Parts: sequence; structure tokens; C-alpha cells
Amino acid sequence: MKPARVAIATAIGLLSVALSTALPAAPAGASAPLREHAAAKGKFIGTALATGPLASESAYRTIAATEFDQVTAENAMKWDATQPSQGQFTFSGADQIVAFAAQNNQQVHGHTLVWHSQTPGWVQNLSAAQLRTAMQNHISTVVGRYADNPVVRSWDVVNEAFEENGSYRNSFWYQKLGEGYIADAFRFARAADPDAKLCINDYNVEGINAKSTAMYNLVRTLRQQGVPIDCVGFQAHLAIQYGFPGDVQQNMQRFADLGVDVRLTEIDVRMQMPRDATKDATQATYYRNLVNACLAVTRCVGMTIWGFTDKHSWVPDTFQGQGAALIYDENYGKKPSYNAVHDALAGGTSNDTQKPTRPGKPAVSDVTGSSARVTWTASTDNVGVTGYDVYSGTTKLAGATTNAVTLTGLSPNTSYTVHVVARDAAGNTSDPSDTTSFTTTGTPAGDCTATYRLVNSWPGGFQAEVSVTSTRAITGWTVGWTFPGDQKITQLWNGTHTQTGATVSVKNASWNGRPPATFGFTASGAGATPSGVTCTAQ
Ligand code: G2I
Repeated sequence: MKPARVAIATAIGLLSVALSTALPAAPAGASAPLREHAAAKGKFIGTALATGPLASESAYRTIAATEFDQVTAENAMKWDATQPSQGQFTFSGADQIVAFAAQNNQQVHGHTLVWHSQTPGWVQNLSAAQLRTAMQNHISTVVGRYADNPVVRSWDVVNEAFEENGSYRNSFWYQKLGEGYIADAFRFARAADPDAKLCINDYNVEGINAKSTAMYNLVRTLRQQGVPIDCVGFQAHLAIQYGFPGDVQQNMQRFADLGVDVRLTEIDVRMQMPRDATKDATQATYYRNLVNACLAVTRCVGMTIWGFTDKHSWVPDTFQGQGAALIYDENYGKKPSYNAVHDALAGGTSNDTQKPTRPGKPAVSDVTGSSARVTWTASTDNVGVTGYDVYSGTTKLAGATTNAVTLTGLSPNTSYTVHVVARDAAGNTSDPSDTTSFTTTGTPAGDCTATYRLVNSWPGGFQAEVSVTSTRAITGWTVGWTFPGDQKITQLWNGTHTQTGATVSVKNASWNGRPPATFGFTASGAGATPSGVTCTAQ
């Protein structure tokens, strides 16, 4: 049995911004965390969790616990994690996530039981009969482990079973067992936990197309045959350069009309790097549209974002030159996409698509070594402006609910070029204002620290990672060191580097000038940890 749980929302302020004027009373709960607004609409808002940062980063844990009331293990419940060799089950990562969820009144969606990817070679090499038995054993052991746990409520039983043209994916499952493996998997899962919601899940099925229609036909047939399928997951890995898929709401509704729940399961919206204010605004619109589509479909039970911080996202590893797909930046700063999700959840379904007018060019006064007052001519909106965000490039410096804010935590003797974006309750954001530049007083502190870590080495090469921290809000950094021998960087990410002989200099990328930041690289030569790693702040 899985008793219903009461979501307890906690409000923890993560970013502190000094607003220097008396503010009008905000609407009730206007700045509440996402989960509170989602719960008020009867939906969950979730995130995928990775076990590494969950164990090692408190900022990651705080946001995960505060903003979301549902979690999915990004990798820890997959076959290669839970049964790496036959009969050897390991649940350390899965249990870590379930324990975190229990502690924070979150529900867990199990991901994923039967998939062509991240399934060990030993499974793929089995004969048909052995494969079916292994599938049954895997499902009954993994699902069975959490069957009496009230936190684990649902499972992706079958993941990514279709090709883009709507035919069955020609995976080892299909090749050896035929399409019947899908119904079998659902029956095994129901036997292991009669109360869990059992889902099929896929990508590129958000709109109405050949693939989603094939999935629709399968779900209809399975339901007619009495196969225990309860829900359909639409992953929603989108990219701003490919456009927003049409008919998301209509598509989810046709599945709902078959008698299943629907959910958005792996939302992210990637872009070609580097970020800029215009791309951020487009991305925010995509997020808002997805949330509004779910809100508009009664059987859409909730939505899960595939991670939350750009610091930990699968996108840059998979799509060369793309990234920034999530709702917090690498430094755990909220992006316009966060505001879009927040405001859409808070505002409900809205037909308002009109963006606020562009705010006036900011005027800057009262500049000190660490603060500056910024004011601008207010925007107008057909419904109403709910707030503004002040940016330096793509870094959000402050949010405001009136047309003025005092920026704090600035670095001394540093030049800032700021612009303002207005937003309304439906999550529409204005075009960015003109920019204004100013320079803080004082002498630059120049303080930043770089920590070098050898991650892995192999004959003839190695991988290392360098984390940069600073006690001040600096906007750029340069890290330097000298290799002890003939090591040569072959590839470096999250920064730009030059190497002359053994001397290396690495400058921040456009998006991670404000620490904490991490860059990594691979190099040829013997694995090395140089002494005397320096960091210079800009
Ligand atoms: O590919 C995006 C998602 C598509 N739908 C199913 C999801 O399960 C899938 O998630 C991604 C994870 O976000 C990645 O983190 O699945 C990938 C694997 O297909 C995950 O990547 C893997 C890397 O390929 C491995 O090299 C790595 O060891 O993550 C592993 C753990 O960090």
C-alpha cells in the first residue's frame, strides 16, 4: 500500500537581494517555491537527481529539497546501476535518492526498468527465453524492493520503444522477444507492486506526430487487452533552435482520453552556446508553454525537469556546443526559465501571450565599492507587470518588484554593463532594455582560488578538473599553472585555454565568470597534479 502523503512546502530564501524601497505587498505566496504553487494546482513539480552532487553539494541539496516535491533518479535506478552483473543487485544510489525524497516529503518516480540503453552487455547477450526470465527477475526485484515504500509511487516500465517513424525500435528487446515484451514488462511490474502507477515513456512525442501516434495506438491496444498500463510520460527534451512542438496540450489530452494519466517527465530546453538574453527569453517561453499545457490537462499529474542546474546536465556531453538547458545557471542562480515555470505554476493556465513593454534604459546612482542603485522607467503590460530582473550579460544580479533595486555584492573597481527585463504573471518576458555601464569604486580584490583535482589517468593521458571559488562577486577569472613534464592539453571544457610549453592559462567561458565554477580537461602525458595553481580575478 502507498498511503497518500501531505506535501509540506518549506520556504528558504536562496538568494538575498537588498531592495531599498518599501515594496507594495506581493500577492499571497508570490515568491513561494515551485512545489507550493504546483501543489495548489494539484500537480507535482519534480527534478531528476544525480547521486554525485546530492552527496557532495549543499546548494544542490537545498534547492532540490525546497523547490520540488517529486524526484526521478537520473541514472541510479537504471539496469546498469541496479544489476550490473547477473543476479548482483546494488541499490546504494537508488536508496540514497529514495531516502532524500522521504526526508523532504517528495514522491519518487522509478526510472527505468526496460530500456535499450544503459543495460549491461550480459543482458543483451542472453537467449530469448533467458532474456524474458531476466526481465521478470529484474522487474520483480527492483520494483519489489520499493513496493511497500510509500515514497516510490510510479515507474517507467518501458522506455523509448519507438523509432521516429512510428515503428517499434529495433532494440535487442524487440529483436529477441517481439512487441510482446512490452505487455509482459507491464504485467511483471504490476505483479511486483499492485499500487504503483506504471508508465511508458518516450522523447519526441510531445506533439502529434508519427511517433506519438504509434505510442497512442499501442496504449489504446494495451488498455483494450487489459494490460496494466496507467500513465504515459512525455520526456520533453526540447531545443530552442527546433521550435516549440505544436499541439502539446491536445496530444496529452488524447492520451488522457484513453483513461491514463499523463506527465512531462524529463523537461529541458537546450540552446546553442553561448547564452544571451534573447535565447533565455525564448527558452523561458518554452518552459512556460510546457507548464501551461500540463495545467490545462486534468489528467496531467505533474512535470519533472531533467535536473535543475546547468552545472549538472547531460546536454553539453551529448550535443556539441549546446547547453544552458535548465532553470538555474551553473552558479545556482535562477534564470528567466525559472521565473517562467514559477509564474506559470502560480498563475495557472493563462491565455495571456502579450509581453510587457521594454523597460527604460537603467540609470545608475550611489555607486560604492560593492553596491549600486539602479532605476528605470517602468514597463506596462496588458495584464500587469509582476517583476523585473537586472542582468549583467546573462548573469542575473537581482530581481525586483518595482522599477528600482540596489545591487549588492558587487566587486570593487569593476565595470558592469546592466540591462533590465520585465515579466508578467503568465511568464511573458519583455525585450531586454538598453544597457548602461558603470564601474564600482575601490581597488579590485582580485581574490579567487583554484583547486586542481586529478580525476582519472590512463597510459599516456589523464583527465583533471579545476574548481574556482571566490569570496566576492567577481565577473571573470584566469587560472594558471605549469605542468611538471611534457603534459599537453588535448581538450578543455567550460573555459578557454592557451598552453605555451608547460605553462597553461585558462580563462572563464562567457557563462561561468562568476564562481563557483568548474572546468575540466583531458591531456596527453602522465597524470599530473601541478603545484602552484594560481587564480586571478577580473
Ligand atoms: O539522454 C537523456 C535522457 C533521455 N531519456 C532517458 C534518460 O534516462 C536519459 O538520461 C540520460 C542521463 O541524463 C545521462 O546522465 O541518460 C544518459 C545515458 O543514456 C546519462 O548519461 C550517462 C553517460 O552516458 C555515462 O557515460 C555516465 O556514466 O550518465 C552516466 C552517469 O553519469
